[in-house]
Amino acid sequence: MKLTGAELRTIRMPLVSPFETSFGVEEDRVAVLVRVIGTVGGDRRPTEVQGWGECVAMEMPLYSSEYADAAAAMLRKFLIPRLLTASRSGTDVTAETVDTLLEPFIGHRMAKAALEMAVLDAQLRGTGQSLAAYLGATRDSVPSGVSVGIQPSIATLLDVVGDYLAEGYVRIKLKIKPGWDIAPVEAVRERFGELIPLQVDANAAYTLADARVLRRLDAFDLLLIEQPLPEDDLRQHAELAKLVRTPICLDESIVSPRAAADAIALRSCSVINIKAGRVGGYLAAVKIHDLCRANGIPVWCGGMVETGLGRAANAALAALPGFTLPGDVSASDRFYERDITEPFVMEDGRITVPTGPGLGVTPIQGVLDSYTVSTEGIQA
Ligand code: NPQ
Ligand code: MG
Repeated sequence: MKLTGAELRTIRMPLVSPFETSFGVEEDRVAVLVRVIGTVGGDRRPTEVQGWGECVAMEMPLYSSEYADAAAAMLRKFLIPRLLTASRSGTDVTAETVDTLLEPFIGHRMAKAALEMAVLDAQLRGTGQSLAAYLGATRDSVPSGVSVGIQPSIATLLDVVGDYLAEGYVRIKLKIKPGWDIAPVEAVRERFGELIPLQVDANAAYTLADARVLRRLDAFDLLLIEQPLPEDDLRQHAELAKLVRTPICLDESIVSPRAAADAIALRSCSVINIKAGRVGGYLAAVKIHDLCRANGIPVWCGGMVETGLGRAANAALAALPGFTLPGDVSASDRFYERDITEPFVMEDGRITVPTGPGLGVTPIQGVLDSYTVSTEGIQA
């Protein structure tokens, strides 16, 4: 593809209800979107294509070191100009080469992932192939799990979980933190029984000194404990894994295929949450999927409160054969009253994987504009 231009857009979308985790309370989703414009078909039969990417970095660096304004700055100053310059000098810019072209710039994986996603969407729209087919999906719908925030009381939590179960979500994930762990899990098990697939996510809120509390979770037959310890603590996760029976799953720690290989070799986890944004893109996500599959490590698709764009791509990824656990790919209305694309709806506990070219969804201009905080064009 020849890249001819790009646009950066920052949006702010209100959440249907505040989402509390161990790192804070979120009331809006701020997201950076990338739109790339290019041509395919060479100089003889050029066809204009465009593609959309969504950056999962949050407004503040609470989940990871990246944050929205920093990602926008990276895209504006370094990442987009690098691709535009390469394209102008005759390099064919494809999703498969974005990673190598951006390699000189250290880190900023979420920003890079957004740009790769936009190029990939444009490229696939050019060939007419769906993202799911391109990534190697083997299913046309994926089971839908839901992530339940920390609630003001146990009574409220039971109401919220009951509502999600009634909607049809096939797996419940409770956000936990010190002081909100054993009691909520015990209450949910007591009310809804031993049969509902249940797991917890600490977002790195514990230390190895909390092993005794975490071991008490063994009594509740959880699918897994997600990211109990800090991001950069693979060794201590391996120690913790020896002390608890519940499978340890890593999220924040898995920042690349290399980190995944290390975590598996060190026995830091026995399950991995794959988020394309966190690992630098959907191509790296597939590499981790393949690595885990070869090593007998179950994976599931995480979520970053994406708009319909990221949600479409996550549904495609989650349809690969190694995604053997339900992911955090919820319906649009879990987070948004009005999504920027046609909303993703849940049917019989499942989300349908888009089949159209590329992401298979596009923003609805009026809705997108109503959430837009700023827009800028980027030239080489
Ligand atoms: C996780 N996601 O698995 C995260 C982190 C997270 C679905 O639990 C606004 C934007 C709020 C992104 C809250 C889920 C967020 C966010 C939590 C991401 O760790
Ligand atoms: Mg998580």
